[in-house]
Amino acid sequence: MSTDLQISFSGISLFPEMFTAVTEQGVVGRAIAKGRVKVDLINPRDFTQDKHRTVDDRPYGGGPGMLMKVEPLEKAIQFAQQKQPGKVIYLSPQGQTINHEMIKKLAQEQHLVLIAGRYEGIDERLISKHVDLELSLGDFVLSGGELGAMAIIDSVTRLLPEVLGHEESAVQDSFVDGLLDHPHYTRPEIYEGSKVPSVLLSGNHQKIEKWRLQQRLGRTWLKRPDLLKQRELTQEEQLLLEEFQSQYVE
Ligand code: 4GT
Repeated sequence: MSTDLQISFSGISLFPEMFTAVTEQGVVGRAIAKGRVKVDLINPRDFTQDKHRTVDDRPYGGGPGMLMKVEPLEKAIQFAQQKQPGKVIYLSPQGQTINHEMIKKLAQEQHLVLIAGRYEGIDERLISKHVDLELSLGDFVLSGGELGAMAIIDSVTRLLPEVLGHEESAVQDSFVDGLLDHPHYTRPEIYEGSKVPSVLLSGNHQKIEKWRLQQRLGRTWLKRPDLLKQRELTQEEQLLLEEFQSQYVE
C-alpha cells in the first residue's frame, strides 16, 4: 500500500552521506520507502567551477577558520528552490532553540530546505537574503549543521499522519501536551531487587492512566519546572501534583 507525498526535504550539505543515518533506517526510512516523504541531498561542491572544486573561503577581517564559499552554496539553495519553493532553515547555534511547537508548525509545510553549514559557518548576507528561519539544537557547538538538519527530518516525519504505526503513536509522546513522559517498565517484574510499581500490574486501566498522569506531572515538576510554568493545570492535575509533592522525599 502506498499513499501520496506528504513533505519533501532538501538537505544542503558538503557531507550528504551523513543523512543515510536517518534516510535508510527506522521510521524515516520506512516513510521514504512508502513514498510519503522525500529527502533530496544537494552538495554545494557540485556547483563549483574550478579545478579543485573549492567550497571554502577566507573570512574578511582575518582570524582562524574558513567559511563556506558563497557562490556554490547560493547555487545549491537556488537549485533546491527551483522545482518547488520551500521555507529555508539554517541550522546554527545562533538560531532559536527547537521545541515541539516549532516541529508541529514545520510538519504543516510541503517543502523544507535545510542548510547544514561547515567550517565557521556561512556569509551573513546569505542568511539575510535566503534564510527564513535560523534554528539550533541547543547551546553547544557541532562541527556541522547536518545533525540538526537530520533531527528536523526525523522529528517532523514522525509527526506526519499515518507515518507512525498504532504501536508507536506520537499522541502519547513527551511534550505533546507540555509534560515529560511517565516512567516505563518491562520484564522482569523484579530487576536487581527493584519491583515494577504494583499499579501497573493491577489491570485497572483507569487507575494506571491516573498514575501515569501523576508521574508525568511530578517528573516535570522535578526535572523541568520551566515547562510547568508555561502550562495551565486542570483542577485534577493540580491535585495529582500536590499528592505527588506531599509524597516526595529528598
Ligand atoms: C551547533 C549547532 C548547529 C553547529 C546546534 C555552522 C558551521 C554551524 C558549524 C555549525 N553547531 N551547528 N546547528 N547547536 N555548527 O544546533
